[in-house]
Amino acid sequence: MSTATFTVAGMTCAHCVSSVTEEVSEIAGVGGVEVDLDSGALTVTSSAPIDPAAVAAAVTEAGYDLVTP
Ligand code: 9UX
Repeated sequence: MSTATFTVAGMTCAHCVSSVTEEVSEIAGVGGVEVDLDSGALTVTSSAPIDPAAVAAAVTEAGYDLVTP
Protein backbone atom coordinates (compact mmCIF):
# COMPACT_ATOMS: atom_id res chain seq x y z
CA MET A 1 0.00 0.00 0.00
CA SER A 2 1.33 3.40 -1.01
CA THR A 3 0.12 6.90 -0.21
CA ALA A 4 1.07 10.07 -2.08
CA THR A 5 -0.03 13.66 -1.59
CA PHE A 6 -0.42 16.28 -4.30
CA THR A 7 -1.88 19.77 -4.56
CA VAL A 8 -4.60 20.67 -7.03
CA ALA A 9 -5.17 24.26 -8.15
CA GLY A 10 -8.41 25.74 -9.39
CA MET A 11 -11.08 23.85 -7.47
CA THR A 12 -13.79 26.15 -6.14
CA CYS A 13 -16.77 23.95 -5.33
CA ALA A 14 -17.85 20.49 -4.24
CA HIS A 15 -18.46 19.43 -7.82
CA CYS A 16 -14.87 20.26 -8.67
CA VAL A 17 -13.89 17.89 -5.86
CA SER A 18 -16.14 15.16 -7.30
CA SER A 19 -14.66 15.55 -10.77
CA VAL A 20 -11.09 15.24 -9.52
CA THR A 21 -11.97 12.32 -7.25
CA GLU A 22 -13.68 10.50 -10.10
CA GLU A 23 -10.84 10.93 -12.61
CA VAL A 24 -8.05 10.04 -10.19
CA SER A 25 -10.03 7.00 -8.97
CA GLU A 26 -9.94 5.64 -12.53
CA ILE A 27 -6.14 5.31 -12.50
CA ALA A 28 -5.14 1.63 -12.37
CA GLY A 29 -4.20 0.47 -8.89
CA VAL A 30 -5.76 3.40 -7.07
CA GLY A 31 -7.79 2.31 -4.06
CA GLY A 32 -8.55 5.57 -2.31
CA VAL A 33 -8.74 9.24 -3.21
CA GLU A 34 -9.22 12.11 -0.80
CA VAL A 35 -9.57 15.72 -1.93
CA ASP A 36 -9.72 18.75 0.33
CA LEU A 37 -11.45 21.69 -1.32
CA ASP A 38 -9.95 24.42 0.85
CA SER A 39 -6.30 23.41 0.67
CA GLY A 40 -6.39 21.58 -2.67
CA ALA A 41 -4.75 18.60 -1.00
CA LEU A 42 -5.13 15.40 -3.00
CA THR A 43 -4.24 12.16 -1.23
CA VAL A 44 -4.00 9.02 -3.34
CA THR A 45 -3.74 5.54 -1.89
CA SER A 46 -2.65 2.83 -4.30
CA SER A 47 -1.50 -0.79 -4.33
CA ALA A 48 1.81 0.19 -5.93
CA PRO A 49 3.55 3.61 -5.96
CA ILE A 50 1.54 5.92 -8.20
CA ASP A 51 3.05 7.59 -11.28
CA PRO A 52 2.76 11.37 -10.69
CA ALA A 53 2.35 11.85 -14.45
CA ALA A 54 -0.79 9.69 -14.36
CA VAL A 55 -2.17 11.80 -11.53
CA ALA A 56 -1.35 15.00 -13.41
CA ALA A 57 -3.09 13.65 -16.52
CA ALA A 58 -6.20 12.69 -14.53
CA VAL A 59 -6.36 16.10 -12.84
CA THR A 60 -5.97 17.81 -16.23
CA GLU A 61 -8.72 15.57 -17.63
CA ALA A 62 -10.98 16.75 -14.79
CA GLY A 63 -10.23 20.34 -15.80
CA TYR A 64 -7.78 21.41 -13.08
CA ASP A 65 -4.06 21.71 -12.60
CA LEU A 66 -1.67 19.75 -10.46
CA VAL A 67 0.70 22.07 -8.63
CA THR A 68 4.21 20.85 -9.29
CA PRO A 69 6.52 21.47 -6.36
MO1 9UX B 1 -18.95 24.63 -10.47
MO2 9UX B 1 -16.53 23.77 -9.51
O1 9UX B 1 -18.87 25.35 -12.16
O2 9UX B 1 -15.61 24.32 -10.99
S1 9UX B 1 -17.81 22.61 -10.80
S2 9UX B 1 -17.25 25.83 -9.45
